[in-house]
Amino acid sequence: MTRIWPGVIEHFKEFLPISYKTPIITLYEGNTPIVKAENLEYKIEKEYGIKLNIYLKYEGANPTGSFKDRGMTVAISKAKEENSKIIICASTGNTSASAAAYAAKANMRCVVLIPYGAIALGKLSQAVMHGAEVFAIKGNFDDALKLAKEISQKYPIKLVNSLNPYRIEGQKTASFEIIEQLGFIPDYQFMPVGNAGNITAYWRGYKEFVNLPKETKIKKFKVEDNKLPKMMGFQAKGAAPIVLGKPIKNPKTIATAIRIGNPASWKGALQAKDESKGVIDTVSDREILQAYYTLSSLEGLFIEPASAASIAGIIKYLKIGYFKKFKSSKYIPKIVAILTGHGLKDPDCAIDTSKKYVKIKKIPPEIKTIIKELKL
Ligand code: AN7
Repeated sequence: MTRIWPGVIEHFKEFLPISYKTPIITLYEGNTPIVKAENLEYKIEKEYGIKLNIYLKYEGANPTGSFKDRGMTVAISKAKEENSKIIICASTGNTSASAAAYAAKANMRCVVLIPYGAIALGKLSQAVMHGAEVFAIKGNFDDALKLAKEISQKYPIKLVNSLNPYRIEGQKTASFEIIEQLGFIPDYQFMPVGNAGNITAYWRGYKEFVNLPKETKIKKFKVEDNKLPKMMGFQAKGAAPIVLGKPIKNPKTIATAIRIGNPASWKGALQAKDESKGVIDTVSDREILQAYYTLSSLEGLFIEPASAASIAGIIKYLKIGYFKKFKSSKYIPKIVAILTGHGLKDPDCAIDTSKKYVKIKKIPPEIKTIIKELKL
């Protein structure tokens, strides 16, 4: 137990389905940095003539390198409370890394179903090192999720995908945390959408906050705001079933984390969009990769391609004139961008993408060559 940050269950206990009987399985997730994107804001003002306040919520700083840990600590703690011995998930990578880590901590077996050849190297290395039993399915994520669901219905194996309601409950803590860190509710939230659990969870979190008694808001959060953010969710163009309005058989995108054709929380995403008067829209792989390099090189936060959909969304919406009303107003809108996963998850994509921008130079071991190349 640490006195500094006790993890999301302990910190947000009163908002979670936790009792004195629940054994708390934690890796001290949460309390992730929120970083003002000053360099990106400057670039945007120069290029589009619009001032934005952009706050980056760096979920890659969670113990397994993604936002999944917030939900997993609750799902695994409840599974432990219910005496489950074995858990299962389908995953594009991050859920499996998180499930494997928390199952290890809880002394449980963890079964992982992943699409064959389609998950990033870092994520796979996590699952195997945490001792998960990994099955690579000749099919995509949607096929794997169907199998995981069916197995959990027929055998005493607990499903820890976001169909498990405790996952969403845990993930909603991110909204509380953003409000607590910023001291206000943002005007817009930009985020990637894959299986759509996260946008569902954030929206629930914001709504629950706004409905808290005024005294709780002030006492715990020192915030009185009541205005909900607009939820701006982005799918990859080749994997955008919610935008198209129908499931996709063969979703395609470089951002493997969100290569999902039939999202489990489809309804939750639409509800977040409709109730908040936000959008669910697409960004292309080109836009994703550009934002991926821009953010990492400008802000010093290394993110994975799926997380770059948040930034690509902001740039796309600047381009289509969505923020143009702020050109002539004094008000500078407050935007939070969720950076869902760490860049180290997918080193192959980072090396490939960077080749367009920087060359690694092979040189003899001499100072004069280095100095010459630096063109000081
Ligand atoms: C980095 O790990 O679905 O819309 O199986 O890893 O809640 O699905 C991951 C999804 C965004 C999309 N960013 O979130 C999985 C999985 C990253 C992700 C998403 C994922 P959801």
